[in-house]
Amino acid sequence: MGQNGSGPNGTRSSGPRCIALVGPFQSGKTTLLEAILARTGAVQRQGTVDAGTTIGDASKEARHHKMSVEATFATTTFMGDNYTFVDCPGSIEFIQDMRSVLPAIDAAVVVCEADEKKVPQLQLILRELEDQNIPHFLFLNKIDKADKRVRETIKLLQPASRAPLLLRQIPIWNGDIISGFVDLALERAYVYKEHAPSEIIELKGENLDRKKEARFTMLETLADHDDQLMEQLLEDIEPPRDKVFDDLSKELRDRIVCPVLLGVATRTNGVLRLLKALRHEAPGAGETAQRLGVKAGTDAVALVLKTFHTTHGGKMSVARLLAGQAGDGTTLTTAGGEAGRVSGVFKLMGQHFEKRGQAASGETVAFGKLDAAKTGDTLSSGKQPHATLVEIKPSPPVLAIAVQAKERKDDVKLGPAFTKLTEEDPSLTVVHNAENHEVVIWGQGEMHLRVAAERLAERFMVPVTTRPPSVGYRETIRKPITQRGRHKKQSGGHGQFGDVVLEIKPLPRGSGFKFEDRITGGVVPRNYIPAVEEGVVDALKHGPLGFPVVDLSVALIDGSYHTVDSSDQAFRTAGRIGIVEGLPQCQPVLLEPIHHVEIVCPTEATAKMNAILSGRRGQILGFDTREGWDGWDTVRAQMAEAEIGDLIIEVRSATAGVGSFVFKFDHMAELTGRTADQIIAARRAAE
Ligand SMILES: Nc1nc2c(ncn2[C@@H]2O[C@H](COP(=O)(O)OP(=O)(O)O)[C@@H](O)[C@H]2O)c(=O)[nH]1
Ligand SMILES: [Mg+2]
Repeated sequence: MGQNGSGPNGTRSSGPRCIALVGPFQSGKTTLLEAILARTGAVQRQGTVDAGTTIGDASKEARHHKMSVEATFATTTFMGDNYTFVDCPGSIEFIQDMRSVLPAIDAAVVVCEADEKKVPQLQLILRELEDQNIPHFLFLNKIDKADKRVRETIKLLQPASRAPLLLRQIPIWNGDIISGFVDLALERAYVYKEHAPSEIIELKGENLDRKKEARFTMLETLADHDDQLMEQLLEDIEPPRDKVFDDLSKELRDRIVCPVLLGVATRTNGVLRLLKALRHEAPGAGETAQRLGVKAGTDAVALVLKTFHTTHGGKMSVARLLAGQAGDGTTLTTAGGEAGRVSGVFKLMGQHFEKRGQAASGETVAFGKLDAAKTGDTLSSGKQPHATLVEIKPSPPVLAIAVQAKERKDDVKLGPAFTKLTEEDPSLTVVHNAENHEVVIWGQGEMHLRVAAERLAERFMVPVTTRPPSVGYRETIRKPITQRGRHKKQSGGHGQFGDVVLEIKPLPRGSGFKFEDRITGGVVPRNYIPAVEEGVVDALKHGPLGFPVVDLSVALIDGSYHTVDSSDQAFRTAGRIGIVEGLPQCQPVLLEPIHHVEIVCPTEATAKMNAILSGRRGQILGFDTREGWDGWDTVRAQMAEAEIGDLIIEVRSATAGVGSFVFKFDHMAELTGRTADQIIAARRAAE
């Protein structure tokens, strides 16, 4: 076997690998990482998720929530090769961390279990891999708890994958439990040993028959894309073992099939076979660099998978080197031309960093102190920056919280903390709302935002309080009137005098505000008119119901002045008074923002979505099958902003965590009755 690069069939790729562990929430990714580290000798004892002793969930937030909330990296050695494994969080709320990692990996291991409820989540994750052309294996975990035949499980999972699932191993049953497996490519039977490599046993009897049948099914699937193999099968010729392995590897790399391996992560069962499959069949860094379009040469080219700010060590950028070498002192430039010098190269082991020497092509390491590097950036050491290798688009946000520093003195620290927060996680956005002096963080769900707030406190030292953001209510008028605004003050010497007559009229929805000057004969001198308008505009910021007033016109039609006592200030006040006194007589009415919402969900949840939308004053416009997504629907509706506020929480809980939506402002609509009264009363109480 050749040892170099990504040669033709039969040539094993060598050199450092980067492999992501992905899959639905709770399927065993963190446990599998721990098993891999134990099996390859990187840790002495296999930790457990339940005891909080794993490398993958070592961060404070992960231990606190007993789930992975960000990608964790660990580097180990297997049979002389360097492997970095990335434990990616499974929840849709933290999918951005996985998305940023995927482009740079050689292959993914999709950890899953025989659970019907998790099929939509599996589909969601497979779709990310399929869209980014990443070769992937399925690791069917928790088979110690299996209660159905593996073939039934494959049938259950198949709809989640566009590529055919290719069963590579079948279990050996011992009564009701699985005691080992048959590898269909090797044609060998193994019995599982707890925390030790499986032992080869003789393949005979019923197991031999089942192997023959399952192997034939596997070969048939492979033969769909290999005419020679098809001929051999038709002529009953046993294909050579090497040929089968070549095909397995080729069809994995071409993403024609998705091979399925079995195991029990908690007991380290099936882990060695998984590692061997990765070693022999997964592509190497050379092919990955090609897939990404890295310019070959001597310059270092690296992709930033994640950046984070450590409390003491400053900024760290986890990056995969796709070409060249980089060490302490290497200058790396982003595609945008911002340069930085590497200060320290670190080997990754969960929350632990170990200083190491220069990184070679293919390795995944953390670079210290690259202040300009952001998650997703392409870095290079050449004179000319390398073109951006990938653009990673975050999902549109679905939930927001308004935040405030707990202590006033921390206000100045908030800005820089937000910058770091959104740099580390581009699926968070911060919006400053000038109208109501609110700072709002938008994110992917409840837990995502909770973790963001924790990070502000713990990583960036700004404890914050959070509350729901305010809704963009407005008010308008229904009835036109003409109103006088008169300001007269005689206080000792110099007095104040301004007098205006305003014609206030409703305008159609969406018109905003118009001011008209209809003064004739100079009853209000020209130079005071802008001041009148200013006074009017100022008063409209806060209407009789407590909200900004829109969709009306105000015309200045009459008035009077005083040669000594009139001033800009006096006319500004007169304009104000005209509005403040006039609007309550114009039948003010509340306006609320209505958005166009599109929910995507698995079809079985569509009826529930309709119920949720109706329960939230939504107007359902219709639903369709979701384009390109088998078994999913898109439900369209118009919905009040107030009701969208925490909509995602209900959508997620009705869809086993996979439903989502996008929304866009559509129009403002009048709101009357009890709901409106409550909103107005709440506003008064808050003032
Ligand atoms: N019975 C059984 N439980 C497992 C196995 N792998 C993981 N678990 C348990 O499943 C739960 C979720 O595992 P975890 O590794 O945190 O899943 P993750 O969310 O995918 O990282 C934990 O309680 C594990 O102990 C397995 O192979 N068999
Ligand atoms: Mg985990």
